[in-house]
Amino acid sequence: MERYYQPEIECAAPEILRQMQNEKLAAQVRHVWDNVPYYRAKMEARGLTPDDIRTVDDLKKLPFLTKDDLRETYPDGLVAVPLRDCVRIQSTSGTTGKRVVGYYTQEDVDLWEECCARAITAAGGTNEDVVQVCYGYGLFTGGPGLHGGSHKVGSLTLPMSSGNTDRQLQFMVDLKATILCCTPSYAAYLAESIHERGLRDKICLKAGIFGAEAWSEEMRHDIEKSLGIKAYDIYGLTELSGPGVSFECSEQSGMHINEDHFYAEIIDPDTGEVLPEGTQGELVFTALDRKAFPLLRYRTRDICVLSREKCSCGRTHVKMKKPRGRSDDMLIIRGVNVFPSQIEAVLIEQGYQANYQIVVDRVNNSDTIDVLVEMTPENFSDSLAQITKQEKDLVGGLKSMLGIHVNVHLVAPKSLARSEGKAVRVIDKRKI
Ligand code: DLL
Repeated sequence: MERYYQPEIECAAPEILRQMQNEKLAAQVRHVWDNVPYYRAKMEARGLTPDDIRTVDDLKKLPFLTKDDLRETYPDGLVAVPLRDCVRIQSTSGTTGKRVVGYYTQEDVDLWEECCARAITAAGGTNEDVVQVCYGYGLFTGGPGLHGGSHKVGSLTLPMSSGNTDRQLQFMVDLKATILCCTPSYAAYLAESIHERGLRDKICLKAGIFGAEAWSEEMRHDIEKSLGIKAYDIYGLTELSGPGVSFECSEQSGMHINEDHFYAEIIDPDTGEVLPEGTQGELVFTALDRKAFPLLRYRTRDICVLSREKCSCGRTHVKMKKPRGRSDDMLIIRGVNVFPSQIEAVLIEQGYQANYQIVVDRVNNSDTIDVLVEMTPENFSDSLAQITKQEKDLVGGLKSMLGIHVNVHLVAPKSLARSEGKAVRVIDKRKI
């Protein structure tokens, strides 16, 4: 059996899993109470002590942690062990100028890498595989996480980091990489480059593990078709270690959350009320056994749905559907909620690729939304009549998906910048 398929945990009966979670939670709350004065004060303000939290059903009594709390306690106000016991930090890209710094003990690193090893194993990875890691290395968790997971599985690991597409392709061919790990937008770019260079018959890839950004089901099919692989989704965030909080199995219909380490709730983002399973809302996580940075009820801002439907792979851990994006990625256009991933789905359905740019503005007090869409070599046309027809079809598709009018502009193939990491799809001029 594969080394990082752990059926006694991943396929545990619900009551056994629940008991494990209850025990870990009680110990974790005590650990935080004893070592994180900031959170202890929040509990005291509600008249709570660790004795009030005995099972996961008691979790709803606890206060949330938000990104604002992380900023307020930056850099190490939520660290629960002496710094001499920490061996690593990782950090978010901080594109908004507000970095999140996460701390790890050696056990935290092991736990994280184990989660990534489970993800690689679920995607069919073994010690026979060559895993090409083209997530960024450094402060970003993508490279180090999948790298550590690949080592644990015993795969031959290619620590490529992101960028330098020529070198990526050369190693992919020469070293016979079988599993590709990168953002879906970079996977799409690599696929495009492979076709342009006529390398399709020279690659040995069988699977891809793609995450770190929202991507549509349509984009998955597109990548799978052009690379001849199975494309698996992987989710995670720096605040909770990085990739591997959840991952897809052979069923490819949602990501199993590593529930022995992370307890998930879905809440109403406006009221904070816990919502029943199957309802869309904001994902909240409690880290059950991380030691250095043990976040309780952390609000991710990611919008998704949880499901406990039986999975054909045998794993019993709850699944999260593909997140539609962060609540902060959600655009409100003339009062209507729009996720970039919905726009992407329509484009791909109509034969385009995920090369697009969304520009939002406000003109005469009314919101406008324009989408620049690259034509593909297959549907490229320089006939004005043909372009107008294609644009009209897209406007119609977007109207029925979103319920609002979107201006569409077809642009020449390869005229939009490609992404090597997380793609930046939206320019919101209302915020500039
Ligand atoms: O993106 C960790 C990661 C690396 C995950 C590699 C998967 C693969 P951050 O930079 O802290 O960490 O960003 C976390 O990215 O809250 C989501 O909004 C988004 N995100 C991550 N994975 C997915 C996914 C890494 N599979 C934020 N689908 C999260 C949709 C995702 N969004």
